[in-house]
Amino acid sequence: MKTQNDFKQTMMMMALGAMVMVGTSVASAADHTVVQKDKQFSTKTIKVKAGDRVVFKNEEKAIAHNVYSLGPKNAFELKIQQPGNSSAIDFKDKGVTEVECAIHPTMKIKVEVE
Ligand SMILES: [Cu+2]
Repeated sequence: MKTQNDFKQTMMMMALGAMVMVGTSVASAADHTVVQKDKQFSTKTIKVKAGDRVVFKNEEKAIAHNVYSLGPKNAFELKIQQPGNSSAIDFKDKGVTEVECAIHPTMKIKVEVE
């Protein structure tokens, strides 16, 4: 169980991370956030540009997820992601990448990379 303090610390770490990224990232790349809550992704589809970063954030209270792409484009697997954690993936390959949760197969999202 995450405490309020853990949450605040996480938010501060994320803010610091964002500041670092602003200083070092390529100007054209953008960040998008997809939230996992109530065993669903926050959107069914998301459109990004090649090279954009998508942050997958687990906002469940007590449910872990394992988000992965069906490939072969933009192949990735986040592995077990505990509540409160987020992971960033760079989508480099153009086309539609289907993403699911290995633990909850009804969780699906299409990432359209242009
Ligand atoms: Cu899941």
